[in-house]
Amino acid sequence: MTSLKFVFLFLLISFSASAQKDYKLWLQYNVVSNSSIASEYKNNLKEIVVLGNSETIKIAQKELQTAFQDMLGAIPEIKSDIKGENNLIVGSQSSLNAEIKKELKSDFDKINTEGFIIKTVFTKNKKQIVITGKNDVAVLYGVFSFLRILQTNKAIKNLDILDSPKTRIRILNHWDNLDRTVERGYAGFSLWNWQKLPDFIDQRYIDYARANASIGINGTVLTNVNANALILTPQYLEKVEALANVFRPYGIKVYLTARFSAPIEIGNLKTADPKDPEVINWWKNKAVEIYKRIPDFGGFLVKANSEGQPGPQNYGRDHVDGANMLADAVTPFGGVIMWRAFVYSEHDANDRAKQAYSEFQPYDGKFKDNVIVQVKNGAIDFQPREPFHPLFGAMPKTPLMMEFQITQEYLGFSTHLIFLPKLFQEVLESDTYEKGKGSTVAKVVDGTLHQNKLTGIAGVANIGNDLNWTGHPFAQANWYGFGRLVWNPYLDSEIIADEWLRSTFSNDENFVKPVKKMMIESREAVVNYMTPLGLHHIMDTGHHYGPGPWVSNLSRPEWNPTYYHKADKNGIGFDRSKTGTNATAQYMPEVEKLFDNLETCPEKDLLWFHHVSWDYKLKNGQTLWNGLALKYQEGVDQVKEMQNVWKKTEKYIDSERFHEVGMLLEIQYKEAKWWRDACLLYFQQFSGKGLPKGVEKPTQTLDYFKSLKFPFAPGNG
Ligand code: GCW
Repeated sequence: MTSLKFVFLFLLISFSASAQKDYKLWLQYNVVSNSSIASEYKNNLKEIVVLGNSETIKIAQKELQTAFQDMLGAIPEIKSDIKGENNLIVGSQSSLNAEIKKELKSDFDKINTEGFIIKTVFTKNKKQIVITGKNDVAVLYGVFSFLRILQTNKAIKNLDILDSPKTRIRILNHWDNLDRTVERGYAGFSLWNWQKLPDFIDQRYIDYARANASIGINGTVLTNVNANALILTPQYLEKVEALANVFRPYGIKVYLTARFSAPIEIGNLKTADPKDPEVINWWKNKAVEIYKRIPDFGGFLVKANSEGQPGPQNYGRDHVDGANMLADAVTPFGGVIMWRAFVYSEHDANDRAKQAYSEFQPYDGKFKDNVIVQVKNGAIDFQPREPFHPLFGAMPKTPLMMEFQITQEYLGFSTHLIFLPKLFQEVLESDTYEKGKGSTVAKVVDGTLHQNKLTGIAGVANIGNDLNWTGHPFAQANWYGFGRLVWNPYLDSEIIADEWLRSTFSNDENFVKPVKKMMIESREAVVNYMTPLGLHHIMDTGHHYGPGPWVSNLSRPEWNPTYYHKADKNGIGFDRSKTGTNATAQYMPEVEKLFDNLETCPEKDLLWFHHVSWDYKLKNGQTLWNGLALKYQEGVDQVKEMQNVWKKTEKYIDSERFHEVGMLLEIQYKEAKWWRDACLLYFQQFSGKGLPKGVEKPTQTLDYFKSLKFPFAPGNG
């Protein structure tokens, strides 16, 4: 009995120890094993001088204490005034003494209100390290950045870091419903426990805010864009207020989705017409009510007249009318409206990829100053690879916000390992040529191309109440990487992977080097086994889990995979060139020419823009059919290689995460083969050709793959 008890206790302890590791995300604060680095820090951190006593500064202090205790085994003494030397001084600009202020004067001129300074300074010949910014939240960002330097075991000699976020709204979009299901969520239920709010503050809310602050995220939309008006009732606003109070000291503003028909549904009005005085008034009063509770409320995110959501068009008005009406309501309080451009209509026979541009481009310059148009990554829908959305590069007089999808709706859910910053980087680096060469998407969204003040990047969150937050341990890297990239859209994804691995797992080079390579290559692996050479939207319908290139029976043509690949006896691909839908004309002439011409169109986008014959010769000399088949095989082989890499990591990390990732990679491998076999068997019906050498033979029939059904696939509402 005693021994049984002991075993149980042991299991409990070891379970919670590793479960905590998963939970701690990239803030593991592992012991610094490199002794010269450890002593360098200890020598430079005799005392921590904390200036100020706001909630935010207290959070910064606690973070430093936790981190130093965990990483260096001791906490330097905390003081509130500067004496001696080799101290770490933490406080905002106004709290610094005159000498340090003077020393940092020109640095302060170079940072924006959220930027920070981490600098070794000498005053009266005494050396100090100062972490500062123009306000306390900026100081907190500086603290997390300093701790990242320590976590990644970097030296701190002569620190001289000035870092300001390049975008203003750095925000997560939660597609969380009030019943706690999460649309396209693969990590459990929603974090927001509406039933227990406002009185019960789950520790998770605090941990969520801390994690976001550590990567510079400063906003969160709590609710699904497929919105429920109830969130705007007093009963729910009280709960939203409680969350806003938790997030505020972490620099995070709360935003909500506004259901356009709310004035009817919860306001007893007969209409939601944006030109109706009663409707206008209703929203104005609603804003007053919200801001009374939450003075720093961020504003509204709106999906209108898209996929059945109500909107201004229901009343013969347009997107500008709707957005501007809401903008007026929040203007007195400094709020913003993020109005989504994700529109396409079943009544529009045009290529779906063209519709958002056709509808929104003519609105350029017509929105109020506090409206930002949120454009999805990709004119179709968050595919494993899409050419950049043509609206980027076409609305010089309108602030445009990028919407990335962090949750893996079309990318194998939280089961497949794919490092998304690589995908995000590819898009941000794309050249729109809007103002000549070098007019990258990054410059459009960070406002430098058109000197926009209102800028932002949104990410559809992959977070749920799973113990490890994101379902897959490596999906945490996508949350992390999103935050890092929205802070600085020019950051290399390899640097992000490096930081994340060191902070999350280990600084051992033998671990970091191969696993980093694995992460970087994972994006292309997924493209290869799902949608190589520009194929897109051939996932099974509804849930989008697994392949379904055969699906053709849905009511809306553009919901059918057959609409996108257009495979027939002659070939495969969607002709969006001049000979087809002419979607290429939505890009600037340089880009249009590049995509339009079969010779110059990058092969990675080939079937996005062109319908080509099965015998078309690829650059490597292979026929299209053979090349396609080999790409699918390559994707499978890449996952096998990911497994090989992972198997060698056992001695560097905890066994729980080692096994979790191992099991997930095994599923990914199985599913990569499923994708390859199902797609090739299906397309083979049209090409009529055999599989080239090197491509494994399918072990199941096409009918078998077609028969697979997943009625309870997660995230599908
Ligand atoms: O990608 C599609 C998703 C929907 C989603 C919609 C959108 C929130 O399948 O689940 O709805 O896009 O972005 O509005």
